[in-house]
Amino acid sequence: MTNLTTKQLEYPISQDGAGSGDARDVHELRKQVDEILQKTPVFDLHTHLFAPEFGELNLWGIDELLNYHYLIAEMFRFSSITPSEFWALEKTKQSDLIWQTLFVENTPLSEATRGVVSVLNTFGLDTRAKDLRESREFFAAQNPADFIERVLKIANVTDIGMTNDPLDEAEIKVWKSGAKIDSRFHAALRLDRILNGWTDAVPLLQKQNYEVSANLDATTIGETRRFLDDWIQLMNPLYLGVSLPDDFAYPEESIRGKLIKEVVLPTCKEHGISLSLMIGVRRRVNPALKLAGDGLGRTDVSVVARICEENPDVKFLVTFLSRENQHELCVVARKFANLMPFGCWWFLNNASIVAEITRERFELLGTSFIPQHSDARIFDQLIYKWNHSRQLIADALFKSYKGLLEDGRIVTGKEIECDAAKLFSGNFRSWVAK
Ligand code: RAT
Ligand code: ZN
Repeated sequence: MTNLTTKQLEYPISQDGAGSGDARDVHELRKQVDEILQKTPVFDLHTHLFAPEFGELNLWGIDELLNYHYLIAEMFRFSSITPSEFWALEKTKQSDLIWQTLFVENTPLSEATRGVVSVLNTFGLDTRAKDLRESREFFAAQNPADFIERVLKIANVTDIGMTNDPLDEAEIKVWKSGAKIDSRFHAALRLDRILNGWTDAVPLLQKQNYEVSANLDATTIGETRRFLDDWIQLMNPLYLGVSLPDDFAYPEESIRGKLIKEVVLPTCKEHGISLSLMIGVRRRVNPALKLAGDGLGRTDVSVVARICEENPDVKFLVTFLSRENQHELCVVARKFANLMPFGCWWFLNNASIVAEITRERFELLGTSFIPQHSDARIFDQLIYKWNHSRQLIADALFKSYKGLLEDGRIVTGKEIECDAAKLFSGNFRSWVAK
């Protein structure tokens, strides 16, 4: 095979449709891809952020940034503090300890620690500070509304998908208050407590006046559907979503299986709303670590093929937590047009793995997928999560375009803009028709 050099890749003669502004060699192409991906706005389809109307549920600032469960897990690897001692501390003492352990006593190499460094650096704060005094002063001086605008602008994010639990007291209050939610924040109706903890969910549905019982009789099925209909009307969610364990099966002889079949899928069908399946989490592998104690497992991906095949009228957004499941997900997506792979979720959101998954997806699916969501829990995280993701997606896209150039086709600036728009927002918007 010929090994093409940069020189050989130049195309002096005009190709059909290519104009004067279009990259004709790899250097120009690289520059153009980077520039276009930087300026393309993002629709972040899955976060744990809240609109300003949700008050204290909306988290930001250095103490929240440091108390991120990704960092708490890492802190326990270095510190001798026990989980019960840690949880007994006040939040500021917890963040002092995390800072001291991960940023002062050790080099912050992990993705989550680099994220904090990146946020501090963006705001001109000392990334090698010995304590948190300066950054606490900085965040305390911010006006929350202005801060949100600033972060959205820096991250170039226009729309945010929240994670909304219709059984959460604090959220219910806001939804039922009739408050007008900032239109850049979109609801996503989360079903975890219903599908993964039905017995505990029953009294909470009853409290909202739905006539349900632990055994799934016909009345309960009907009432749970009514519950979802009502919440869909109130929230107008982008999609219904659930996180699922690695041993999730479909069909499944279980409460969850029956609820999915008789409540969730018919609801999705009736409302024309997608179902987001986030598969592969093993909750509380180390319960003492609470939210930081979740792990993952590999799933049998044929579960997704089955659910897509049996429900051609329902659209599925799917992400797997295990790296080993990524290639199989791409192959299933090639078979089912009602399946949209999305994101490099949680433990996958690290440079080496995002690079690999994104390349694999371009190679198997072209641009017909959604490369990333941030999963941000703290507002400021949008800055580093999207900065890192943009660079990695640009790298992968560039490599695909370079291959195309080598095969004899120039990619026009317009095409790059169009692809970037699809990847960062268009594919999702058309999937959920927003
Ligand atoms: O990434 C995370 O922060 C996890 O804790 C989970 O919230 C996960 O993203 C989920 O939505 O279940
Ligand atoms: Zn999440």
